[in-house]
Amino acid sequence: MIKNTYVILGYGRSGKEGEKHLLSLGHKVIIHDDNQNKKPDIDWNDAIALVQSPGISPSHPVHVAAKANSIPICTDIDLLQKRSPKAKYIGITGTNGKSTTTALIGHILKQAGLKVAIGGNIGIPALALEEVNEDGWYILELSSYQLELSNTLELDIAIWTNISPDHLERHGCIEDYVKVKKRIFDKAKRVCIAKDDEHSKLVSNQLQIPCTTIASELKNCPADIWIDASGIMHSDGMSFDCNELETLKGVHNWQNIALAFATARHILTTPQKIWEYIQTFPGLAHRQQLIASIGSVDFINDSKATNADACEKALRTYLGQSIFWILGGVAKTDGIDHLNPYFPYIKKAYLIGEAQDHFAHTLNGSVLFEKCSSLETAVSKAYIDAKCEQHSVVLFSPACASFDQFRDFEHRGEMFIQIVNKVNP
Ligand code: UMA
Repeated sequence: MIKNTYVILGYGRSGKEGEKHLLSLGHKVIIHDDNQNKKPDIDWNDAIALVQSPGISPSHPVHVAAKANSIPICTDIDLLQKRSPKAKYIGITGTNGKSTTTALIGHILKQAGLKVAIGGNIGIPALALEEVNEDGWYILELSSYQLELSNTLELDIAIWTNISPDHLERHGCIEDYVKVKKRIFDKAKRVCIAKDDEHSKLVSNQLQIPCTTIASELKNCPADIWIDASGIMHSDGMSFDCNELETLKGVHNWQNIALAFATARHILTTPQKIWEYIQTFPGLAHRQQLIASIGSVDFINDSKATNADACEKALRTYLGQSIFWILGGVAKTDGIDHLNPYFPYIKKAYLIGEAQDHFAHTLNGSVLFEKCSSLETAVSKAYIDAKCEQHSVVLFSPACASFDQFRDFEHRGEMFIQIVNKVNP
């Protein structure tokens, strides 16, 4: 009997695109989704593979059953590479900065006139990306979830941003998180890696693949491309001033800039041209995005900050303003304790979602705070307080996952924008 069925686990964005793609190839598709009343009986004898959505853990019973029946397990990323084997692929992983680096690389290559499709964890499922020909590039943001489940990933260039604890509820410990992330290198031809943190430094030292190293924070750390304390990037005997990049503000963006520059150096020939393209980058939604300036108050949407590390970058960027900080949601295991050095700079915090009691406990005695439960209440209270100051910022940088109140960080950011747009000056 010739097998013709794919089993799709998870009927979210990637699952739905997977279904469309597989049906177009003439396959039969069986869908399992725990929350959408789709729990069909599965005849594994007819199954070619299980296509698993990234957010679903390998401990899921359907995954376990597939394994027990020796059925290959893959993701939409594997299917994309099967669909478009001749294109070139860049994959970007790391804890923070993935999306900005992904978008920036895409922007540079597009400006250079190359055919480019940008997707993956950044929000566009791999199989929704249009076909690019053999001269074209797929630029894919890859989460630890996708890397854990993808089995045939083969990249022309693998990019590594940084490591700090994240998604430990799924991966168990930081060592296993790093191990899963390292799968990005399995069949990579070339690597660009930032080695600013200790985990990444170790990973970089172990690599046996041609590698361009970046250092943007550690002093005296030898690297191919490095950024000094004043924000000047040094490469090819030339220097470039990161401070002039309006849409890539903040020290945390230096790493993203250097990685994108390093990647583009492998594809394009003129460093000055690459720098010109970087200067025209329009910025990304939900990452320190200025939504409105009402009187003396700037409203910043940083909904993508799902952990304390990402949030720290935003707090650092706005230290020169009076910060009215909206945070909360589903807290990560390490909470916000290590943001402690920034607490003296925060005028007031507005707590939302499941984490509000936990964060109230952390802030107690250090930062003035108010439990607001909802985002709407938090924005309205923060604005009332912020407008009494000269130069203030209502910073929505939640340091939490979103799924207690929102579909995902994008939905959360859109809601923030809608609420801000209704604010009465
Ligand atoms: N589901 C089950 N059983 C479960 C858990 C979930 O059936 O035990 C079902 C849900 O009911 C839902 C579906 O699985 O219908 C959701 O699947 P999914 O969470 O994988 O979501 P997708 O919509 O396919 O989105 C995924 C990524 N989601 C996650 O990794 C959680 C999106 O990353 C990605 O943009 C999208 O594919 C396109 O590639 C989001 C994300 O939050 C942005 N990523 C995490 C992060 O950045 O921190 C890793």
